[in-house]
Amino acid sequence: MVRLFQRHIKRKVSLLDGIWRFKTDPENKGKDEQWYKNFPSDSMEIVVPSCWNHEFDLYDYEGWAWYATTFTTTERNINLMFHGVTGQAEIFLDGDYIGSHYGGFTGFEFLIKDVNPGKHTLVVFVDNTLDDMNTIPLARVDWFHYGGIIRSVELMELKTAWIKDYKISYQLNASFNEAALTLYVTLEGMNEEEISDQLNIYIDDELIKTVPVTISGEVKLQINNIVLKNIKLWDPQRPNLYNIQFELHKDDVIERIGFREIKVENGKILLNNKEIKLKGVNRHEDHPDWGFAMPLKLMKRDMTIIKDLGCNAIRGSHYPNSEVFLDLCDQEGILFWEEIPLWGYPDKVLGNKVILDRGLQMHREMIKRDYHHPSIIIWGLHNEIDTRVQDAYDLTKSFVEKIRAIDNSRLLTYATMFPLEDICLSFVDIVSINQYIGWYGEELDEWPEFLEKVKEKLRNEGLSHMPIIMSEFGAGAIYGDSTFEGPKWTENYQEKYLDYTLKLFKDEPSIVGTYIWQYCDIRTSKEMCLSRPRSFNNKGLVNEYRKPKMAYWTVRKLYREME
Ligand code: GCB
Repeated sequence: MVRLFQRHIKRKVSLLDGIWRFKTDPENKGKDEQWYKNFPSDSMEIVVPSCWNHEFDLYDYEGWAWYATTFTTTERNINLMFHGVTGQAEIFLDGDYIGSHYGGFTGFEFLIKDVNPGKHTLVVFVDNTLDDMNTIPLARVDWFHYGGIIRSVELMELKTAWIKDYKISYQLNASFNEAALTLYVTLEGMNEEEISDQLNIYIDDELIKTVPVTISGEVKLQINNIVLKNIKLWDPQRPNLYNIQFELHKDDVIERIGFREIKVENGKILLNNKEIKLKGVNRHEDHPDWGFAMPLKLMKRDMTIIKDLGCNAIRGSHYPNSEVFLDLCDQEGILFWEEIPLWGYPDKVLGNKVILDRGLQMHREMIKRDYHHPSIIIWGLHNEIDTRVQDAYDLTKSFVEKIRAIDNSRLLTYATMFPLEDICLSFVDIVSINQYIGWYGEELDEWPEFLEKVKEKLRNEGLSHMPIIMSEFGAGAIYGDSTFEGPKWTENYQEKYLDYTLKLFKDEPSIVGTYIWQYCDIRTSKEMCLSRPRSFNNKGLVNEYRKPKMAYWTVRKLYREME
């Protein structure tokens, strides 16, 4: 299941998910031996999508690996869409290289024209190696380096022309009951000859516009002046959604949107002009048995638990989540912060042009993929990079300029771990702070003094109008360890920690949101496991199997009491 609503009625789409052939390539000889033409016969079976780490003996395999499957087509033009392949992917069709992609958490696609109808062989080369200079993320991260084809693969069989791309943007009127739509649509013909066609646009099955088109090569259309009256807004209480369908004679695509406005004014976050406080958790898309490739049932379960906690917000730490989960957020009225896995970059790496380029590409792909989700209100630029240095300033500036040029309708922020020395804050809309006072190092009662220092710094720099989000704070607790003394690592200490911090933040007017670190316990990387009991980051409110710890009930009470 790729999405929670039907994306195509006319276009022929099939999932290539299932059991594929698989072989690791620790010596990197597959290219020399042309495995993309002759897939090794001693390969094993693997399920796509999944992480290879859940196969026997591959728990900590990191490196090169090959996948193969076959499929049959009846049309001459196909589009192959990969929704998530960790790290570097190279794709071969019938023995020929068709393209590559970098970045594990956003999809990519290849249009292949004039293939012979019949049986085809698809081979995917995957490299999930991380290093300490050129990759996003770097090797040293606080989550597990799962590898593989982690999300679905789709085959689209296309007729003479297709709807290649689209963007739906809108402007609400002052009373928020009308939306003026601007639609950007790219059509593409498959052959040389001109095609006369007609683009129909439906909103919730009602035809609202028809545009005659002559398609030859690529045609870009901009359609203005569609005004929808009496719209129902999207918000957490009433997450109203609309289906928009673009249709040609032999192709179509459906998108789902919601109407809402998000902005920052006078130190507050306003959703549809009403102040909103974010009651959130950080959530990794992880489970010991599934890794990044979580099934829908488990995502739905996470959503049920997070809503039971009283949350209205999730930060998708630290990478673009699966599209299905974002669909769930749209449906459930959860406000989402999405970010790319640019995590913990030290000074020496921040000036690296490769990181800038890869970071920009990841932002572009994330925003393109997820632009239409009403649940997404914040784009996160990076997490805990060294924002005290000039290279971080330059990187942040470039990100902000480029992102605002593609999407000026959402709030921008990043999670800082150096709030008192940070030099990049003025670029963004919200100051988001990761801070673990009372867990790493200092005592719990040093929090008030810290908050005063943050406010003083913002005042001194003329930034006191900026709202503050506590984007991470939390304490580790080993599930089941509850004692009378309540030292660190017990459930008691975590409960005390979150009770103290949440009450403190609730009474601080400049804090507009809290994202507890974290929703569930997660596996950490081998680079960090020595500082993490069980090789897990144990700061979850529920453990890795989603069993609640003591703090769960305390947070649930506090979050539910807050308006
Ligand atoms: C952080 C990171 C997060 C870690 C967390 C921790 O600041 O952003 O990914 O897992 O701290 O537990 O230390």
